[in-house]
This record gives sequence, structure tokens and C-alpha cells, in this order.
Amino acid sequence: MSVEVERKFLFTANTLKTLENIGVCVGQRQFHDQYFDTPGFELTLRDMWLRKRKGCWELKCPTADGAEEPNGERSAAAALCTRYREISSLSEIYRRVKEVLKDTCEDRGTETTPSQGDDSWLSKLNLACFAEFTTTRRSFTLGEEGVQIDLDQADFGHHVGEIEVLIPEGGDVESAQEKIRNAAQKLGLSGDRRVDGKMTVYLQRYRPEHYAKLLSAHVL
Ligand code: V4E
Repeated sequence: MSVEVERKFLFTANTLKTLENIGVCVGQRQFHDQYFDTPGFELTLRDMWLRKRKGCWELKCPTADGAEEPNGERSAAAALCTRYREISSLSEIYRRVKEVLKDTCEDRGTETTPSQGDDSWLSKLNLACFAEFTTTRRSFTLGEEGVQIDLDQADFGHHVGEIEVLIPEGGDVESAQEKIRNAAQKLGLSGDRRVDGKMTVYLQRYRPEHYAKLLSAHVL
């Protein structure tokens, strides 16, 4: 299991020029994401994001240590970063999702892990797709170890950049944030406000009721 520490940013043609000058493009790819939740938004209200990408299941959920720094405060730079645990093992995803839904779902699903390709567990747990979109992603590195910069263009007309560092669970979050801060400086990023990701914009546009619930629960 790994933890993704990430800062989103708005990018312009100039950011792209800078990246092409000082970074290395490590690839371009396209993927289709489908996100799932119950009609009562029980996963996303807990900041848990279940998705299927290129036929594989992924769950992003809050880290065990929350988002606080050891001294209980967050620096301005750290506040721009999110961190989420990324789980890609279907058995672990199924276990965690079932645990969250156990009180509300009549059919609690089977004990055995679903097999890849058999999605019947979704309806048993009352899960349905609430968002889907395709992203074209160009990825860059800047020479700083472990830092990746993604420029995402979603098919519903929103684009956003991300600087991300993957660390092991319990790894050094502050050093990841420092790397992200350095990369942001190299890219000449200014601004001290969190930037909305693809999902926030998608929900705002196409699922206003869901968006409002998450906003009032301070998930977004
Ligand atoms: C964690 C999360 C969501 C799931 C999608 O995560 P995101 O990193 O935005 O998507 P993507 O496609 O870049 O995934 P990757 O390829 O990097 O794994 S949707 C909303 N959240 C929570 C969230 C938040 N509250 N604030 C910010 C700035 N980002 C995400």
C-alpha cells in the first residue's frame, strides 16, 4: 500500500513550455475512470473514492494519520497538498468497502473476494457508477527523485496539473511535501489556494446534489 502526496495546480501554455524546457516527458496515456458509490454517498462522504481504471479496481482513502502535522499545524505549502492511501488489491478494497457499508446494506456481500472481471459485488453492495470520464495525461519528471508531474485533460473540458510523490505508508510526508514545493518553485507556480481536481469540477457540473453533500460535509 502506498500514500500519494499531491498538489494540484492550474497550468497554462507557459507552464507547458517551462516543463518542456526543464523536465523530461515520460509518456502520454489515456484512461477512462468510473467512480462508484451508494445512493446515500456513503463512501465519498467518508472521503473514500472507489474507481475502475483500465479494468483495475482502485480505492483512495484518507491516511491513518489524517492530514495533521506532528505539531498539529499545517504550513501554507503543506496545506496545498493532499494525501491519500492508494489501494489496488481487490481483496483489500472489497474488505474495506464492505466494512463501511455493513450497517446500511441488507445484502452484505459474500465472504469470498470477487474475482477480477466479475462485478456482481457492486450491485450486492448497492454501488453504482456516479461519474465517468476519460483523461489524457502527459507525464513529466524534473530530475528530482520520485516526483512526477502530470498534465491532465479531461474529456468534459477541464484541465489540471498535479505534482505527486508516492511514499510508503508511514513514510516521510514532510520530505515529500518539500519535494513538491521545490518542483512548484521550478515551475514558477504561484498562488496559495487549493486547486479543484477533475472530480470536484465534474460533480459541480453534473451531480450538484452529490457535490453539495460533500461540500457541506467538508469532504471537498
Ligand atoms: C481523492 C479524491 C478523488 C479521487 C480522484 O483523485 P484525483 O487525484 O483527483 O484523480 P486522478 O485522476 O488525478 O488520480 P491519480 O491518477 O492521481 O491517482 S476525487 C476527490 N478527492 C479528494 C480531493 C480533495 N478533497 N481535494 C483535492 C485537491 N483533490 C482531491
